[in-house]
Amino acid sequence: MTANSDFIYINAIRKKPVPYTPIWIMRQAGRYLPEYQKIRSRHSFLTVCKTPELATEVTLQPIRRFGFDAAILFSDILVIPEAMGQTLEFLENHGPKLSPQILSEKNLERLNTDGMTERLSYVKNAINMIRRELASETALIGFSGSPFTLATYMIEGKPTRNFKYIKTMLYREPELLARLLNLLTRTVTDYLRMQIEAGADAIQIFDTWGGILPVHLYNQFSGRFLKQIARDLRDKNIPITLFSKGGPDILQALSDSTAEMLGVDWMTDMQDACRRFGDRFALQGNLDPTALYGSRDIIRKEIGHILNVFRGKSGHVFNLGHGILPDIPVDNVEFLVNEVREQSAKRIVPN
Ligand code: 1CP
Repeated sequence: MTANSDFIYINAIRKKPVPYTPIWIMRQAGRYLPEYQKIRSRHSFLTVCKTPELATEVTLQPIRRFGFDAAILFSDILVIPEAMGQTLEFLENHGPKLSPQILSEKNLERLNTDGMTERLSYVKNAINMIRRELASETALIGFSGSPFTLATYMIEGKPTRNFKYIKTMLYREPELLARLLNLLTRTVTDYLRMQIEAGADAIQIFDTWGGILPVHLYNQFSGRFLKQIARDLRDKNIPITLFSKGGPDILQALSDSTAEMLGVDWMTDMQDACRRFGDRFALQGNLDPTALYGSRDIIRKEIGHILNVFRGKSGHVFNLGHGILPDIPVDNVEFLVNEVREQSAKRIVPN
């Protein structure tokens, strides 16, 4: 008897035999899908996040259409700062806005983490509902932003090009930034624990902005908190993926983590990542999202380039190297899923 679960996604992470390479894609629920646009024409983004029935529907849309091997909770990383007391708005065409910005000790002290999990109980309810409706072979991924990535939005207040405010704090008041990062680490850990207890089968932590740090400061301000969260959740015994955008130096900084999978971004060579980290970790990724603007021949070739690295061995979850873009043709996503299944099934070596 093997102890394999029904989830191909989880068996691949645990390097157990799989019939093909599992696939899901970051931002798989969202604007490139007409059925998502339809829901969004009637409800605001935050209403969808906070209404379990709507969050469930939107989570399931890409699963129904493409049959991905994993679903990801429909929510946003910024519900944490909102639950801590910042005002969160999503402005049409400008992205998220958080106010007031966290620029001083006074701002920091006003943040309130007591009762956080109650304020975020709509996430718990959505996970409950999604897990009940998902087929038994589709894993449900819960997620959070990393402490550093959350801190960038909390301090900058909105998307930014140069990260002026967080970097000013880093160089002028590093202890203040460390206090915020420690507070976020505890909060994210509790929040993920809640998601696991509600039914998430696996967790991914998005460290989207860790790569803006100079490499020698990455561990101090981002990596060590990711690793601490992964360590603190070990008792839950479910796979944790650390996705940090910023190339191979960052993977190196995470390579002493207890997490089971590392997300590989599209700027990193998968062959190199596999050689350096493939023994210790499962790897996820890493098709360049813009390759999906390409012709079928190109998409087929780029998929083959990634699958060849693993030569049919378990330990790989196919994904994009970052989120899908809103204007990618839906047909190309369908082509991607079918092609990954077909190409990988041919490569899998029977045990
Ligand atoms: O409908 C809309 O107009 C809202 C667009 C949208 C969507 C679909 C936002 C606003 N967030 C989301 C969902 C979302 N965000 C999910 C669940 C859906 C899925 O993956 O299928 C997840 C996991 C996220 C995570 C997220 N939000 C990250 C980390 C991942 C990444 O892509 O790097 C980040 C940085 C955010 C912040 C955010 N939320 C929304 C936007 C447009 C942004 C990016 C802002 C920026 O440009 O800095």
